[in-house]
Amino acid sequence: MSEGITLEELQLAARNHGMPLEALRHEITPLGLHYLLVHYDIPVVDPAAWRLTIGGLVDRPLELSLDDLRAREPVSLPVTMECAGNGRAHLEPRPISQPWLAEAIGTAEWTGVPLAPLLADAGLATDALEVVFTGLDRGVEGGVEQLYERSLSIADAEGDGVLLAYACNGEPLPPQHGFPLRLVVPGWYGMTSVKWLERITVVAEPFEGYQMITGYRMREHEDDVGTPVTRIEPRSLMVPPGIPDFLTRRRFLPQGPVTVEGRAWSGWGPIEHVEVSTDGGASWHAARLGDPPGAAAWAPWWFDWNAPEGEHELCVRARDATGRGQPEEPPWNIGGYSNNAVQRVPVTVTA
Ligand SMILES: Nc1nc2c(c(=O)[nH]1)N[C@H]1C(S)=C(S)[C@@H](COP(=O)(O)O)O[C@H]1N2
Ligand SMILES: [Mo]
Repeated sequence: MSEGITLEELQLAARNHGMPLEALRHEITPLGLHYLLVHYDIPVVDPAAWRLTIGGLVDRPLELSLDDLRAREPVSLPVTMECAGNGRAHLEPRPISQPWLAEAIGTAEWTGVPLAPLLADAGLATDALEVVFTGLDRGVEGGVEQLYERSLSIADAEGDGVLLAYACNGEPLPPQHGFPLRLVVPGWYGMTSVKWLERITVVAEPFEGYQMITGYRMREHEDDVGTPVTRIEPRSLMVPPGIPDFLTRRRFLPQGPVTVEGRAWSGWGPIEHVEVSTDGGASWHAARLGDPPGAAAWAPWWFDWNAPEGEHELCVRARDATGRGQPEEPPWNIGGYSNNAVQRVPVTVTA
């Protein structure tokens, strides 16, 4: 990794935390270990006064309290979420933003109400094109003062599993994860799942907010219009085996049999294949793959290794049912998005 992490990047990294990779042992990430990403400040919301409005190009605008939402039939869904900037700090040159390595991930069981029936209750106008989701958090980004806002096409907003979630792992949402209500869009990078949701607006034109047009686009240079960041590219991560050195976090383990374990996911389709290398990617071996806890959640895998004394580099890569895989070298883009290059874990095996 290049030198020179700035104090500004460190300031972001100290607020927004990743999931320690040993927590990959949990199928559902315990609350507090799930990664966290907050662009601006965490709002404090009075749940009694809070309302969700659904308006714009609808026949019957709705205003819903938390109790109104809880009165509807709830759905619970395990969803693996990943920040689009995961892997950013491995890119050269390093795009300046939250300097994620590989741990901007987590799988929570989200409970809430499906969005499609709510949109049906409101009644979409015939010229409805997109649905805009507006959070309560305000900030300045790229010189533009804004509320955090993202949009989805009508088809994506009505998609399977798209939830307005008021609970996470059976608890009310914690403040940092969007209390009292957040959008959860399975399979899409995390920026789509707007937290502290306050307003849903149906519009007839493509929404051109900052987080759609400037942020979250794959762009090669500042004048490049680029393409939108959408679904999660395949990734597999291992629990780093053995024990860590405190400062460098280099791994040490005794020689002999060890089962390397981890999880793999993709927002494009089921994981079909996970491969492990113990020689830095020179040769690859199939791992055993287990069932994910749900269609939008990671699948467990295991690889039995008879670790010989010496220095080794463990690597893992996944491929999904659409044929998407993981590159050895990350392709660069100015926002530092979607770097799903293979994980590399150097280990020292002792006699
Ligand atoms: N209102 C609002 N929603 C937001 C964000 C935000 O800053 N404000 N961050 C987004 C980003 S970039 C990610 S990766 C996910 C992170 O969700 P988590 O912190 O619950 O893991 O929330 C998304 N939703
Ligand atoms: Mo993110």
